[in-house]
Amino acid sequence: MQNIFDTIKKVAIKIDHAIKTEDLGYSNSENSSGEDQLKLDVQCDYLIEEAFKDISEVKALVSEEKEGVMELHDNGNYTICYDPLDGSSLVDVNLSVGTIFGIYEGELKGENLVASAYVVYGPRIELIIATKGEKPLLYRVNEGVFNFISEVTLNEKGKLNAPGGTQQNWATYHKAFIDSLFAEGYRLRYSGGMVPDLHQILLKGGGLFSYPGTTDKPEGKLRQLFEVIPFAFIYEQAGGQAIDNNGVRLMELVPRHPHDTSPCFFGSNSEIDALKKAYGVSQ
Ligand code: P6P
Repeated sequence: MQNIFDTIKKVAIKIDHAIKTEDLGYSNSENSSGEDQLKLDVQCDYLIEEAFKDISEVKALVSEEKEGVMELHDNGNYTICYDPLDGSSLVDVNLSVGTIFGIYEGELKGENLVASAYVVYGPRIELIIATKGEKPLLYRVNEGVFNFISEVTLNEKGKLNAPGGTQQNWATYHKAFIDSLFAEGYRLRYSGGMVPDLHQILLKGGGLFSYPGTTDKPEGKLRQLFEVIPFAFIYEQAGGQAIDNNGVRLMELVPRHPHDTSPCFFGSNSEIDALKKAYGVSQ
């Protein structure tokens, strides 16, 4: 799998360059979730496809920007599900964005995720890699090279609250819970970019990121294969929890369709346990 991680590092440098130089206009196409595609979305998807197409361990690719599965090597072990540029609409206001990779072995479902990684393109390029049984590892680019920085661990309880979704469409019990965290002194940290928002909570010791089911999006907005499961793995490996609105681990998700979404909550143990109580799903 080291070959895959090395490829992620190489393509991350190319994507960062594309972000800084490519046209930010819209293409005349939509992705599989019906969202308008930026030319940059299409360009980053192409860069990742090109990077992995000759890696023999990779059986197939599944992209958030495309329908269906791209078969690569019959004898490959891994299917890589990826979001090429999550939060890409934030680039034109100069906010951080990211790329998310889920590495699956066998059927595309949570329990078959064997590793995940994400790249944050911000003031610096940073990478988190998580593998089974290990703490997530943080790397940072210096002069074009990814250097190992540290392992990443979530505190039992944090200070940051990243509440996603349109507030007027939240359930009353969800709004009451989010408000209770602010009443306790939690700081609002939400940019609208899942990758930097979750990265900040991971690196600043913990808290809660929530994207609930809402009246306009009962199944949430974030995609299971490319976004939710890869981050759930990272948060659990960092000592936290990642659950859905029924209190079920997101790592137990079995998507029916590659672009299925799920309500999702990622955070330190204290905040997730409190959310389970607020949702009446404490085990
Ligand atoms: P909202 C970006 O479009 C994204 O997919 C995630 O990166 C982010 O967490 C979420 O949508 C933001 O959605 O509804 O809060 O604007």
